[in-house]
Amino acid sequence: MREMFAADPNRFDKFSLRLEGLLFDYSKNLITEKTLALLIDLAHQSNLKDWIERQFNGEKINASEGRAVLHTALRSPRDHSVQADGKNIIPDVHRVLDHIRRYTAAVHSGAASGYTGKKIRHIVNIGIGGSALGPLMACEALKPYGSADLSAHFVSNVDASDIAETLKKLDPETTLFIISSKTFTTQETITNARTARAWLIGCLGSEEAVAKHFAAVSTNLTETSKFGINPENVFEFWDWVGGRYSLWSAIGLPIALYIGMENFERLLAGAHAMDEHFRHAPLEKNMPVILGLLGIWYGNFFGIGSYAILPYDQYLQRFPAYLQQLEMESNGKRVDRAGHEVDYDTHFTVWGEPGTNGQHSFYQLIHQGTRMVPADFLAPLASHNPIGEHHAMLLSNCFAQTEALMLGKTGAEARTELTAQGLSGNALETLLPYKIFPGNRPSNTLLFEKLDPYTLGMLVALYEQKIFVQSVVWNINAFDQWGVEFGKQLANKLLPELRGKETVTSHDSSTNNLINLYRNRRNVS
Ligand code: G6Q
Repeated sequence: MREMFAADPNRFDKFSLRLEGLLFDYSKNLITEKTLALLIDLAHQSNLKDWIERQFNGEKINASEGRAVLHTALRSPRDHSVQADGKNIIPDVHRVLDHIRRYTAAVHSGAASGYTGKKIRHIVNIGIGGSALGPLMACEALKPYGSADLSAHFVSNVDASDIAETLKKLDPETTLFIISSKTFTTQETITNARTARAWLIGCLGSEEAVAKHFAAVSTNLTETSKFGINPENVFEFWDWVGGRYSLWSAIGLPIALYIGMENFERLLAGAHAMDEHFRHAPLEKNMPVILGLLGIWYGNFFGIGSYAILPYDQYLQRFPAYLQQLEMESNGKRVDRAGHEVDYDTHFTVWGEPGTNGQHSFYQLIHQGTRMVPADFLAPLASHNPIGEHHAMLLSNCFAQTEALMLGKTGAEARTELTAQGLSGNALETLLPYKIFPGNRPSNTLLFEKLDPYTLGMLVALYEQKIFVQSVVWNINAFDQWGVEFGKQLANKLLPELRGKETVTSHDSSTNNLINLYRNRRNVS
């Protein structure tokens, strides 16, 4: 890469794209114009253009679940038309958005108050996976837009410590629980919801309080009514919205409550702008396409095992965790669309932490480890907290890291540096190998004006669509999740044995012993 940059002063111009306030610099990659042309050929051979249309047009491209994939419709303007099963679904989408708008206004004004008449001050989202990670990430990312009168909390884990620690911070009279579950049968969510319900009734002394303190977001309206949630506070969505693609739907209710409806709509608008770009820009000028193809390049041609997401924005601290689910649950697949086991690699591990913190821990491996770890660096040009020199320092670290990863440090450069420090002879030769950085380590930089709702919408949609691009090239279904379903199936299987009086012998010796250790402990206490 050093040589390619030296040989071509226009490399940045050739290998960067802009969409409104978003810059995508992919010049620090191990690519030439020919590489890119070949990757674009690969996309054409994979019929990417057709697949994009099939997604947007509501074809049932999630074949193993027999469903359309229409999260794009959730961010489409009111005057658009998108068909699912022969019906224009945009009026439904906007009916639910209107419902969210009304409810948000009522909570903010105090019209939808708690059982004792006090205004709602705390919202608690009870949900897991796709019904939690998006709203959690977005509320964290958009904290500067958060209402000063509301605090947002998220409970996911079936570990009681999660809900117990959250309840400690809450006042039951001013708390609203939002039970978010597409199926409304997920063990963790229903268990936490029951605990929250019991806590509320215990504190406020009446079952009637539930109607004022619980809302639900679900596709399963039968189960929400069985739980006793006031039908007026039930927000629906549809089976053509995948869990991890659902923050744009009513699953985004906590976001709308926390940052306000107008900001929630800006989030949707940013995602829609990215969708339009993805749908209409030529493949070679298309951000999700290029980002996706670069992942394929490293995944299948360099055999990388992992890929880092490194936001230089503290508000994006949950973004890597959010993308972990989005990417790994979507494309962690081993069977193609025809049901055949693939003989090539699909998705790699995705991980990361915000910079500069990561620099003081795992960047060592990215600079000098034996494996290549490509990385996306994300950073805002302006900070929400312009204090002193903080932001310049943050960005100087970000830019210096991508430069250093690309350039590395040659033996000659390291030698000059050590000599300048006064080392020579054996001492210098002994230290020299440790001071060499191979460089040639790829990264992308996504630079944006400020982390506002619109920009966050663009960024999330960028990753959603790049995942789709990769799934098309890998010929896999990005929208099912049988591995997660398997976990749900297992969730209740062992429970009776843990509760039982009999010594368990029906499993392998490891599992038997683990179960019996817990049983013995439980029976003692
Ligand atoms: C997402 C997954 C998964 C799901 C959770 C929660 O794409 O399917 O993370 O969102 O398991 O499911 P429910 O919303 O049905 O409770």
